[in-house]
Amino acid sequence: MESIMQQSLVNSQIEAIVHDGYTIIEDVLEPERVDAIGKRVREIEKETLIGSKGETPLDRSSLLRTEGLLQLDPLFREIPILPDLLPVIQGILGAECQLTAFSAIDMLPGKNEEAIHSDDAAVPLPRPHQPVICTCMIAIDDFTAKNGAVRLLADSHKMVGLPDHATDRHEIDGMITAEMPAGSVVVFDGAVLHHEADNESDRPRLALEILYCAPWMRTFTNFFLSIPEDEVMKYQQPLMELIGYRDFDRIKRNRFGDRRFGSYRESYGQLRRARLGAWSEERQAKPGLATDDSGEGRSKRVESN
Ligand SMILES: O=C(O)CCC(=O)C(=O)O
Ligand SMILES: [Fe+2]
Repeated sequence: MESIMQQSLVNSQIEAIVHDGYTIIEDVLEPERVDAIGKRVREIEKETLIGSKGETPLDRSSLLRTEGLLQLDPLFREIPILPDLLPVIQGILGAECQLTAFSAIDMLPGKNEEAIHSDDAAVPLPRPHQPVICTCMIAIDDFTAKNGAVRLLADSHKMVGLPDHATDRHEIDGMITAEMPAGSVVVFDGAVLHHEADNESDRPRLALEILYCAPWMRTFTNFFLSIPEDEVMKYQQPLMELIGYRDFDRIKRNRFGDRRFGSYRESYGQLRRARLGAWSEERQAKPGLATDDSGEGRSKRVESN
């Protein structure tokens, strides 16, 4: 009974992502784990990112990004496989989706200059297209309108193109602010337009960012090379599978004793058949902030409806 209820909750979250581009799931992490993660990330930041003179040499002066989490502490290895999160992602991208990037983002007080963007912009497919990336931002500090909760343009995964980098993010109508308590996650289709917001509070805003990709894609981060195999062998099975150690084998049971699919083709085929209606509905493209397919040319702003 409980599992039927859980499945229907997962289904409604999947439908929200397909239709609106995003969903918020509360309580994926309990307060003790939120505290432990917050403390650990900030220790790592001090050890690795913040210079001896207190300076912050980073992507941008307003943001601390901690990479390599899986190797830095076993605490982080539970995050990409959270039971309230992973089934939702698998329902969007396929059961054999891959972990493609995983980092912590600490948004410091101040301005954040980042342009509006989609996280799948590096994937050379014309928009709109079926979901190929799913992004999750897990709030380790509460996400508020004041402290830089990520801002998303709902429905924008259905838009034809991307804004050019000159588009003023403050001039775009229809942005929503992903306000949520710590321990919650906002999950969005990687085609959804979004941007980091200014942190107008006096404290940093910490989040874990997880990106997953479709099973047929090359991952952005090469976990195969970056984590030694003998270390990976200590991970839980679902995490090993997420970083590419999935033992497809038709003849005998795989090393975990399971007999599932001989390759991702079967399960991805099932997902395609189940989702074909929703994906083709998305292809009834909405006008949008768009022009050319490359997303690199000059773009005109078109009102969305
Ligand atoms: O930290 C945020 O609020 C958003 C980060 C983001 O958009 C990114 O890393 O691509
Ligand atoms: Fe992003």
